[in-house]
Amino acid sequence: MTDPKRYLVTSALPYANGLKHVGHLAGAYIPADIYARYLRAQKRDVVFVCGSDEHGTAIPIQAAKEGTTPRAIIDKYHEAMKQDFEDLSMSFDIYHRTSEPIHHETAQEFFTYLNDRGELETKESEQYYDEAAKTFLADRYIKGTCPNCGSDRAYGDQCENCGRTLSPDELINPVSTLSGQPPIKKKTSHWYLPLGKHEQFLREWILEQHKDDWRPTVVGQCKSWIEGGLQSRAVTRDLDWGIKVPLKDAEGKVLYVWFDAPIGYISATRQWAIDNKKDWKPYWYDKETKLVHFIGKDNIVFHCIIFPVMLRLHGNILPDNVPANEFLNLEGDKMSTSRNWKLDMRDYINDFVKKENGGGQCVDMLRYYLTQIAPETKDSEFTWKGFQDAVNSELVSIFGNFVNRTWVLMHKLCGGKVPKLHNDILDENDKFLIAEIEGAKAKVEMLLEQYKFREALYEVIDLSRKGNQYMQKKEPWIVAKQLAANPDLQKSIDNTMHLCLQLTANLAILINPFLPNTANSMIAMMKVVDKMLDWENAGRLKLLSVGYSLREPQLLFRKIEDIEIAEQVEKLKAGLVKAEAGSQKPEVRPETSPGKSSLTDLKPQIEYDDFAKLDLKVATIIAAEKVPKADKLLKLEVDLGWEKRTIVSGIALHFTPEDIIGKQVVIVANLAPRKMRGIESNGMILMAEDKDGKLKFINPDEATSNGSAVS
Ligand code: B3M
Ligand code: ZN
Repeated sequence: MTDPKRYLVTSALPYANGLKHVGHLAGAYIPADIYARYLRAQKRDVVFVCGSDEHGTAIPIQAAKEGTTPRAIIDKYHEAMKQDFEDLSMSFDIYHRTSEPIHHETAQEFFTYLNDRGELETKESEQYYDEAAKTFLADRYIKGTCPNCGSDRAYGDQCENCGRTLSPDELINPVSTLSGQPPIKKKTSHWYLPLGKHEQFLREWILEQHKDDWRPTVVGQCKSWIEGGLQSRAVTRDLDWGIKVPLKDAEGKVLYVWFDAPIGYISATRQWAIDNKKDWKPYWYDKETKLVHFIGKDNIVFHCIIFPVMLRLHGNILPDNVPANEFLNLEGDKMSTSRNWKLDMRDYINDFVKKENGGGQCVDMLRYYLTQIAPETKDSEFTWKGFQDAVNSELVSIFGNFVNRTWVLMHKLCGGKVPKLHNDILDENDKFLIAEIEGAKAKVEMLLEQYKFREALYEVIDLSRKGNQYMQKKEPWIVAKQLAANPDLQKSIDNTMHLCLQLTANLAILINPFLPNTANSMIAMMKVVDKMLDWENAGRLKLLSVGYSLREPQLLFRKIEDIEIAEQVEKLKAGLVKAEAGSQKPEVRPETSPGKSSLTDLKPQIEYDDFAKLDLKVATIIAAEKVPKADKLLKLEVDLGWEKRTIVSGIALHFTPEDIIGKQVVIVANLAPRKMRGIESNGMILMAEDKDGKLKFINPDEATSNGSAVS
């Protein structure tokens, strides 16, 4: 749609059944936030809505797990998720919730409208029923094996492993999650949305009209749904948690969560309009509104097929685009709540944002990395090392470095003021940089309009890289040394610094949708008002006026230290072991201590690469003492040749300090440091344990120089 009158941007409504992780953030929230911020900077009329999805079986199931009521669950997680989003600078115009009366009314009106016009069918069918619990088993109340990927943890509505949408009948070996028993079938009647009737419309609208502007993965999924034959979808459930079906003869029936949740976008807009004294209707009825849904790939069918059919029948506008993202994996494995293999937004907030050296810059570091690895076209992967590299070698070394150098040099060489631009002496390098500044806006804009956030961000960083290259070519600090001999050279310094400063102002505008906290720090350094960040200012060269004095430099980003990364990786692994210890059927065996396994027990096979990660070294124990109040621990000092280290080892029941001083041992030298009884341990001593539980050191068969590698 070219030049729409207004925009409505939505992010998938997260279920209020638990904290959300960075995979969710990268999929449906950060991209939407970038887009909404970009549109606002363009002074467009835009409303960005989100909120908690508080219905569906996920809620009472979580309540049962936590031994509380569904109401308590939604109240708890709604507040928690809202806070997390706020802490990560999400700029929703409203963060609503589907338990609000205005949402219940909106969803019921929608249902009534379709039902009154004969757009819904009622059908009696046999559905799974738990005789012990005396209840029908909708959606997540039933589990079984996924017919698509074979995972044995698939739910009646969806397989969380492969993302496939399912119906309970498709599950292999279904069991009730309430009683753990195989269910029986029992008759019940429900309302259905006959999707088959709308096949022609869906074909034309998606497979023809949007075949080129929607992401190929989105069109592809829709195509396989359409070609697979569109079945009628039940839009009601036999449950006691949800929005009541607004009909007399519908006792005990509620709207299916996927019927009411997308209507949540409409009720959120209505509430926003009430709060802001605006009219909500044009956002949902006027064809000149551009509606964009940001979601994860497991929500495609609901946003591209089912909800659009509902919207069309109800007389509303249709989404202009649904930029769905693929999945984000974590350190080589799928993110999973049940296996506790995930990074919750809350954990990042606590470990980085709320720390002494955290704040807005840590928010932006995460936003940066998640955009840089956004799974736009295929699954991608979050690794802590990748996070560290992105921050240290791009944000700190390229973007931050350019801004910092510019500021420091401007204070040193130009008295802290914006110097003049002498047009008469512009050289090739100056002209090249000017062209880059002028051209960047169009490039970034085109990519953002196509929802290519990764590439758009790359262009911004690349512009700062060009700034560094320019500075390197011009070397104003060297030119300054020749000033005494040739005072005319001040003009060349002025030009360099003038252009670097105008480039900094441009970078602030272009980075603003992605890293809003960084942009704010930059405008503070420039002593300019927010208005400078208006998108129309990008590409301009006179943003900072000559003679204007600027503040002292302030570092935009801090480095991420190795230890922070090591701690996170350790925390992740510890969480996994804990989750598995508590589950009945672990997929991966928890690490067992050698003492507890029999001599023939083998751990699962590993790849050579896993082994190669270990750094094993020969060292000599040069000091040993007991750790007070810890009868198993010895504090050892070992000599690695090039350094001495402290290692705390649990061998005090086997050896006295005197026994072992002077012994050569093999240590794991690159193990992340760990505190034990307040002492930081930097490595681990390898030991063999025989069948009687006796410990022996592993050492070279003759004395070897300390630090020798073991492989
Ligand atoms: N709550 C599913 C999910 O979190 C669902 C999205 C609703 S969007 C209207 O994946
Ligand atoms: Zn599956």
